[in-house]
Amino acid sequence: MSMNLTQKILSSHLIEGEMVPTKEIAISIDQTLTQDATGTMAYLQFEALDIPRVKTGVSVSYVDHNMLQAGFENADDHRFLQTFASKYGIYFSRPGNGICHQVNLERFSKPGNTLIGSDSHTPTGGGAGMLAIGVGGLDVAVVMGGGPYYIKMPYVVGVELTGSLKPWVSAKDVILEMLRKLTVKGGVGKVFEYYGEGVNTLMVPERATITNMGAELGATTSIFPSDEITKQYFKQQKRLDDFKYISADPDAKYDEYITIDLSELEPMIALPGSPDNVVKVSEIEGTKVEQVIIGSCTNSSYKELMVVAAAVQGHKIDPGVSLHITPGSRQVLETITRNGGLAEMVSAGARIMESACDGCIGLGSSPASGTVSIRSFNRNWKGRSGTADDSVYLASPETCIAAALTGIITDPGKLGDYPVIDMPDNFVIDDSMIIQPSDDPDFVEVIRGPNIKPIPKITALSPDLKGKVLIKVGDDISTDAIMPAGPKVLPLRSNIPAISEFVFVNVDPGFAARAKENHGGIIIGGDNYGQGSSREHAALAPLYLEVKAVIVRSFARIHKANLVNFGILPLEFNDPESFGSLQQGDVLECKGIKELISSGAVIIPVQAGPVTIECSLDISSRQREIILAGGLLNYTRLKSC
Ligand code: MIC
Ligand code: SF4
Repeated sequence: MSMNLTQKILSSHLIEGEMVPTKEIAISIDQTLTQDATGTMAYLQFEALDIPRVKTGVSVSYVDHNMLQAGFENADDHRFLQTFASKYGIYFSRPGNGICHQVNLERFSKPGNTLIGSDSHTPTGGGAGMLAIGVGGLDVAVVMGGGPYYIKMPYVVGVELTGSLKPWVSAKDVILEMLRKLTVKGGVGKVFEYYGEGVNTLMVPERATITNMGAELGATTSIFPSDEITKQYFKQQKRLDDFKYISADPDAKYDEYITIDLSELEPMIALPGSPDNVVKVSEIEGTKVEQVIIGSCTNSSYKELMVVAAAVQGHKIDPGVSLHITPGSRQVLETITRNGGLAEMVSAGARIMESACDGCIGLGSSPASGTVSIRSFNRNWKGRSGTADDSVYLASPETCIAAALTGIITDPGKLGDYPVIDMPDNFVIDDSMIIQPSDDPDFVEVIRGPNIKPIPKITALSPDLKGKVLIKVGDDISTDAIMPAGPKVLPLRSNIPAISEFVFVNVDPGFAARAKENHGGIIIGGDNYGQGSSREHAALAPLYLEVKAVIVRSFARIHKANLVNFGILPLEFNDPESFGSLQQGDVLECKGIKELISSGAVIIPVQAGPVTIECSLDISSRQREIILAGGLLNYTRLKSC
């Protein structure tokens, strides 16, 4: 039977289940990755499983998010992660080595392999033909312990690329066009698989820009075939041994089809507020800009930064603009340092930041109040930058640099001839900042500073559900809104009691106090609740505040899985109109809910005073057992007894 690429990889890793869309399947995982902001919790959870060494082929722990060392917390976390990796058999990519997705693509990607990572942009690996999925940290912990990864079989959308990009139009414009067409909900339950002659015109890092930002579509993942161009990339990375060709069968079928003619695309830009607020750059030319940032796991590869270097050569940036550049990895930074690209940027007036997430997660580089910032990033929800009333636009490095040079939003085509960038025969390859695990784990002591607090215990589900509506929120609530990042909150990622004080702080500062006063309760939300990041703290911290259920119109994939993993009930209104009938403060009740869940009931009647609201519990039978056990950790322990 002919198969598309997604089906090929899934079937070669299938452990359990039928590959029928929406049915749960279990697959084996070849590689895992974590970053520091999710990693501390993932490793504490792995430790709770009491397994001496990871059982995965390759597991890598990166430090790239919490880089600001304004107190002992982040440095303590880095040391914990380094010693933990050494003891338990995990590679450790040191702070300064680069952003997890960029470094993983360069040094660990393997076409045809499966990868899960505790970061929503893990699909970056799809640029090199991997099936790479973003998940919660606990899922990574269980897989490192030897378990399979469970997921709903996705629908596979074939995205045919035809033609080739015009000068000054780049991969970011392709994914912005996808977001314009499909919106941030358009990819839920789907994999986007790219094929067609246009694929041959994109290099691996360009493909990775597209798969990276497929996360903003809500997709399970996105993938490109591994072909001659991929081979060239592995040659440059001196990793030809890891390369193999893999692509869809010529007569492969897809569940849905989309075609994008690359030759017709123009520079695109996402307006403030949401990555799917996309228009053509030409439509908003002339808007005054005060900050430009080029970097993040979406757009900070060698070619992109060399285009920027060529564009600024012999010029100075506009005096009203602050230009920040964060090279994606030390490899990119060192290569552009040695070939002079970096000198051009410095000479033009750029501020060179560390190879890390930096402003993307609001850890520095916040713009001034009320100003416009254009970033080559992937997310622009209100407040994520750290400045409440800024206006963050998302665009390609080309559009960003045009704004930095002119001080206004400008179509980059106006900058003149598009620079031709020759790829170096070999990148600077130096893995000295990737530390191998110890051969003698018994002699490695895991060092914990005072910021590392034990993970909270979760009790099994109570027979009845009863609680007040603690908050009612609307559509597209991101995990950034539930559990914000930024310099104040991020250092508390390994300290659940402390971080729980910040749940919904930017939406309703009284939330945590109210939750405590009421001994927990219920959250009500609209469509696509929990979109965005994989941070399980958006489930774990509400759980600490005794939130028992979240009732919404629909969920984003990773967040729903995280709620189940921590024993919080993810319920969806059967009739979306029911959302309108509930208010903050209402008392909701479902007597005998435990019984209903064990009996496999899909419809859960929730009583709001005299009114019965029908909700559905759309989870697998395995997930029911997880909820009943009080979360995945308890369930996994019970199973292994
Ligand atoms: C993000 O881009 O929001 C993050 C920060 O990388 C998150 C992970 C986290 O919150 O630690 C993600 O995308 O999963
Ligand atoms: Fe880091 Fe931003 Fe990428 Fe998240 S999206 S991994 S914060 S660079």
